[in-house]
Amino acid sequence: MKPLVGVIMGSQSDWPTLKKTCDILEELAIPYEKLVVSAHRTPDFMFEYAEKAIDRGLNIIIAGAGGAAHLPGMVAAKTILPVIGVPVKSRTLNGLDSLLSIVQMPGGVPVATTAIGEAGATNAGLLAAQILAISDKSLAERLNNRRQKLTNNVLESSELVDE
Ligand code: RP5
Repeated sequence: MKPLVGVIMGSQSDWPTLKKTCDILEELAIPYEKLVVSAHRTPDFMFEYAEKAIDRGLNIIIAGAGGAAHLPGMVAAKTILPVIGVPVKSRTLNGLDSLLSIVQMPGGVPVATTAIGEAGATNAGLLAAQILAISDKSLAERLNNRRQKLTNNVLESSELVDE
């Protein structure tokens, strides 16, 4: 199946975080690709990837990066596909640097930015799925089932027990 979602990350070291995104896409049977594309180390490849994304059939790009996290914004500058940015938790500043690098885009070039780290990576996968579900009824059903399970899990264990 041709990938609908491109999951890209600035470094191999981002993989433990972006794996959470890929886990969601796998669970919901959404075809995707994953690769390292670095804004600083492979800038020409980054632009080529963004420029060719639509013609290659991608619908959404999820870009994760940490520190001076320019990847999501620079990719968004080169495509009109929706770009979801995931701030990776950095070693020195805990991801606040990543968040601020990704979220403050100038008006006109949007990046939908998630929370820092694994929760954000999970939600990036779910957000992509929700966008695709607008025109895919079977995916919408899988998403509704997933939500219902989350609700049931909380309801089933909602009683607080003192130790
Ligand atoms: C960013 O620099 C990457 O997204 C990564 O989060 C961070 C550190 O990269 P490495 O030095 O671990 O390759 O470009």
